[in-house]
Amino acid sequence: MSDAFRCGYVALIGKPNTGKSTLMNALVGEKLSITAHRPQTTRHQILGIKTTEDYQCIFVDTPGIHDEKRKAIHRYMNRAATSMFDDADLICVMLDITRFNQDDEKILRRVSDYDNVLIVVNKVDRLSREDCLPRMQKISEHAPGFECVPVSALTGDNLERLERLIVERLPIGVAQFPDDQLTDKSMRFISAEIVREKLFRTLKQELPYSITVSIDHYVEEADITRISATIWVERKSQKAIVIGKSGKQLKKIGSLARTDIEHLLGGKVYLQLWVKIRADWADDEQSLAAFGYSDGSQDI
Ligand SMILES: Nc1nc2c(ncn2[C@@H]2O[C@H](COP(=O)(O)OP(=O)(O)OP(=O)(O)O)[C@@H](O)[C@H]2O)c(=O)[nH]1
Ligand SMILES: [Mg+2]
Repeated sequence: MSDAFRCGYVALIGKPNTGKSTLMNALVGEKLSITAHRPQTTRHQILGIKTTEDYQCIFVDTPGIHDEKRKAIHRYMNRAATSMFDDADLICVMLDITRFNQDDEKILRRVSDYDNVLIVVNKVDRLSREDCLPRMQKISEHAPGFECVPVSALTGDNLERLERLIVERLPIGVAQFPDDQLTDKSMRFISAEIVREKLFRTLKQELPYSITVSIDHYVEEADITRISATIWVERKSQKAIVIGKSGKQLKKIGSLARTDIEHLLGGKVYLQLWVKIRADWADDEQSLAAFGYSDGSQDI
C-alpha cells in the first residue's frame, strides 16, 4: 500500500440484525448507532467517521434491507438502506454466519455487478471453528470474486484485519471531515435514538415498531444538559404500556437512557420523557417528515 492519505465512504449494508451498527460502533470506537436483538432497529443512514494519520474511513450505517413495504416508514428505510450502493467507495455486505439464507443470497446477487465489495461474515463467536469453515465455504460460493472476511463485531475478533482490508480499498484523497468529527448526527439526534433503543430493548413484541421519539428541548447549561423528549405511539393502548403501572416502565426507560446519554456527553443530564399519540404516524408522509424521516424523494 502506498503512503498516500486515503479517504472514502464505506457502506455497511445487509439484512436486518446482522450486526451492522455493532460493527460500525466497534470500528469507530464510540457508540454512535443504536443496537438491539430485534431486526429493523436502525432507521436512518448514520455516519461513523474514523480518522488516523493515514486515512479517513467514513462508515455509513444503514437500515437492514427487507421486503416489508406496507407502511411509508418501511419504504423510507429501504431507500436509506440501498441508496448508498452507487455512492459508496466500498460496499461491505454484512452477513450473520448463523443465519445465512435466501435474503442474503438476494442481496449478494444485487451487488454482484459492483467490483468494490467486501463480504463481512459476522457473529463467528457463536460457532466453533469447525462449524464456521463449511459455512464460510458456502457463502464464498454465493459471492464469487469477492473476499469474505469472518469477524465478530461483538468480541472484536479479526476487526484489525477487516479494517486493513477496508483501508486498502479506499481511494487516495483528502479528508472530507475534520479529524475530531465522529458522526454527521447531532447529540440531539443521538439522544432521541438512545431513548428509542431503550424502548426497543425493553418493550415486547411489535410495540417498538409503532414508536418514534422526538426531542422538544435540548439545552446545555454550565453543569447539566436538560433534554425533554416525546415518545410517539400510534394508539391509546400503546401509551398505557409505555408508561406502565404507576409510571414504572417509563421511569426505567428514562433512567437507562439518561445513563447512556451522560456517558456519551461526559456530564450530567436531566431527561424528561412524555408519551403522546399520533395515529398512524408511520404511514403518514407528513408525520414522517416532521419526525425527521425525510430524504426529499417520493415513494415509488
Ligand atoms: N454473538 C454476536 N452477536 C452480535 C454480533 N454483532 C452483533 N450482534 C448482536 O446482534 C444483534 C443485532 O445487532 P445490530 O448491530 O443492532 O444489527 P443491525 O444489522 O444494525 O440491525 P438493524 O439495524 O436492525 O438492521 C444485537 O443483539 C447485537 O448485540 C457478533 O459479532 N456476535
Ligand atoms: Mg442497525
